Amino acid sequence: MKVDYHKIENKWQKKWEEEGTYKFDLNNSKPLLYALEMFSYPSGAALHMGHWYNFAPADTWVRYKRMNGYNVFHPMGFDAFGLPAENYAIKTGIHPQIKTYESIQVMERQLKAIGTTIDWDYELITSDPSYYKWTQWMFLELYKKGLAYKKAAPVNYCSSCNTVLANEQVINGACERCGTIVERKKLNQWFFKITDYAEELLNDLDKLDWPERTKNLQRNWIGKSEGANVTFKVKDSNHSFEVFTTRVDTLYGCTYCVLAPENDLVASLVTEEQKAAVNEYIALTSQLSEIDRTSTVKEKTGVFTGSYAVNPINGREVPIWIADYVIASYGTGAVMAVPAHDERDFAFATKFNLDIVPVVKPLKGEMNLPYVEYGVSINSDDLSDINTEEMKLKVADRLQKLGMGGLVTTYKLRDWLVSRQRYWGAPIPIVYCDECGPVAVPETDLPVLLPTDVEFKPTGKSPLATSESFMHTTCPKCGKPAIRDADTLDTFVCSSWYYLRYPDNKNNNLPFNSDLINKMLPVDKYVGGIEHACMHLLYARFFTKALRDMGYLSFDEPFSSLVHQGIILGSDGEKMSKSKGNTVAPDEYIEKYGSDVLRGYLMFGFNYIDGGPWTDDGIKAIDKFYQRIDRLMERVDDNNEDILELDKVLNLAIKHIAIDIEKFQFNTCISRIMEYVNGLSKYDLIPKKYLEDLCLILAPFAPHVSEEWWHQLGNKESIHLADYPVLDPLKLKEDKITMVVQINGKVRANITVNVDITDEDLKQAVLLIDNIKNHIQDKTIIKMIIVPKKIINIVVK
Ligand code: ANZ
Ligand code: ZN
Repeated sequence: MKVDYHKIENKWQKKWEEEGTYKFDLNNSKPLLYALEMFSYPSGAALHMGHWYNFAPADTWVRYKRMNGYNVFHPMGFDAFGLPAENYAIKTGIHPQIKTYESIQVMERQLKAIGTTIDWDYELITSDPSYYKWTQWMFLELYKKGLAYKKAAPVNYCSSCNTVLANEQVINGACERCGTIVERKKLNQWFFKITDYAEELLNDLDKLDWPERTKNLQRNWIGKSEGANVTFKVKDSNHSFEVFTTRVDTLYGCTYCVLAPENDLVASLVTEEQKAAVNEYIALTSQLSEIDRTSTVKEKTGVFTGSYAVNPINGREVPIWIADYVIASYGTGAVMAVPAHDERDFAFATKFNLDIVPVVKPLKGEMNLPYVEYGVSINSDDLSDINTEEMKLKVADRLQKLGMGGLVTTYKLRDWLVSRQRYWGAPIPIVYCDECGPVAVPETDLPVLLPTDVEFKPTGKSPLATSESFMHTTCPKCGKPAIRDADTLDTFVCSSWYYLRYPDNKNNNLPFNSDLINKMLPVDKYVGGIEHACMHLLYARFFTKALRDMGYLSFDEPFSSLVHQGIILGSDGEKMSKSKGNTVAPDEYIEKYGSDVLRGYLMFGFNYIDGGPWTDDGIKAIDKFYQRIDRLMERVDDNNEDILELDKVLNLAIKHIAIDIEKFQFNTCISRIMEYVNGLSKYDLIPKKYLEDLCLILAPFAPHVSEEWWHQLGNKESIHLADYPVLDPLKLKEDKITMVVQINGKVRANITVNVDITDEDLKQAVLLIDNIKNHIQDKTIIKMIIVPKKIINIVVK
């Protein structure tokens, strides 16, 4: 008989739902554990193998924790706003609302087919007004605290998607979505002041149980840099500008300065003769992305403004240039160039024939320019012959006294640009009044509903602006006619706080009840892709800290522990993609093998955190394994005697699963279960308790079939409400030894016994051996001599 996976799965999924097997109960006295997988975007393509790989093994971990005494909260939802549904609408004319909710239905069905422990009572969908009302509320809270502000800023603009992109959405200078080369444009945009939290976001990484790689990605993204600001006066003018440098010790070697082409000062600096060249250069660079501009291999370009600046340390007059290798948004958007000690400055100075003055030399040995290492100062007047570290302090100190600069810390992290000129998102709850200026929509008027009568086709302006009924409103302050903000919020705003909403997802009066959330959070285990390292995972941390400072939360970090799953590749070892024809659809495999087998293979066939290429052979092996267990169940024996060998492999499995599953090493867990099954296979009759233990240790890994076998063995309650077998360390002791049995010094038999057998038990056991009985017959036993663990010699007469 073959295992009928489908029948078993349908039966138990229905039963679990009816009986509320996975319903969360806050009042349960067991320790609380909040486990979460990153929610997914409801795409038309439905759940792919990557989703399954995220959700199914993570669910096994949850099941394991449940059976080990935790009250696990395990919700799921959908990150439903965003570009794909809108792009789909542009292509097909089908409203994003319709498409999104259709996709959600499909994905819910698929998720249920995995047979997870998700409690669907806590579901949330970010495009529901009942959710985005609170996303808008979050925006307003940040606005009230000065953490949301509007400013004109050079932004990444994709002319194909007709929208502004966050820095993170620009990949190698191109739009993440469509590949079009991104332009720089100045627009009025909303920002969140995440930079206010740069230092804390950086420091608190140390206390997180996150992969080191991810923490480093965030560290680099935050990009803390300790240096100094130096003020340069512009010669023959009232203007001055600041530069940021990490090598203020090289100030004597500054032979020119460079401003970013976007720097506002450029217009006032440029001389008549240089105007044409400068304007042409500015137009040219606006088409390049930041990444291209700063590329180290790119040929350096730039233009002289015609003006000079005065080096505050020695009065030297240095030419002011503009060049695209200086980024407007980093530091002060201006640099002091020291060609003798900086690669880029050196290349630039060489190309444009600018002076190169060495001001640092190595402690010993020859120096090649550019010399970028530390050493001793030279050519620096009275500050010559000083070590680099000390020199930095000396120069900064002198600048400070002159009122021309001092030590500062800068971050690469930029404020988060949150407005999008797109339709399918949460409208920004701000109204513009001629009298009152920008006015926050009062909380009682939330949500600002997303209108349905809009033009999706990109027109260059925000789609919401095409809805007359939406745009025209009255000012909440003075009651006069006013205009709404036509932009929507970046979908990363929705996902920055969703984990706070789950436990209280039906609350209509608040985004969440603080007392409840402070009890439930932080999330104890968060599982998702590493691609979110510098966006979602950073934004969510920022939200948590901001809400804490507003008094809504009492914890500092949203996710205490984080795990990234690897990526499942096509069988050709390439990333799965429709165009390569190497995708595998989970539904087909469930159809063919059932959900437990697919889950089992995803755990056994891969190192969870590495992923790897898909193979059909691998999945067959899991099917065979379960078939084999199914046959073992027929050997059940109602006697419940102990079998030492089985106790040992069972306890070995229990022990190692406990260690490995916490590292999300599911494959080695399953290997241990296989070893136990090998042990069981040696017996024609298997005491029932050993088969029950098999069901129990397997239950998190194969929830449906183990439930079925568990009931076959006569159990009445769900196996998923049972306790996981507990390690008995005594059973793991080196348990058996074989001893030689002699009679009057002659070897007559061997005996295998427990290593810790008492002398009395050993003597009795020896006398039961047939061959020994035969030799002793009716002779008298004088004594029995035991050489521990080796020999037992019976002296007879
Ligand atoms: C003078 C100097 C001399 C520099 C030297 C380096 C070596 P990090 O470490 O990444 O913070 N810089 C400052 N602002 C910049 C901007 N907006 N765009 C491009 N480059 C900028 O780098 C700081 C260094 O990068 C600064 O120190 C500055 O060059 C440059 F021997 O100043 B340095
Ligand atoms: Zn007004």
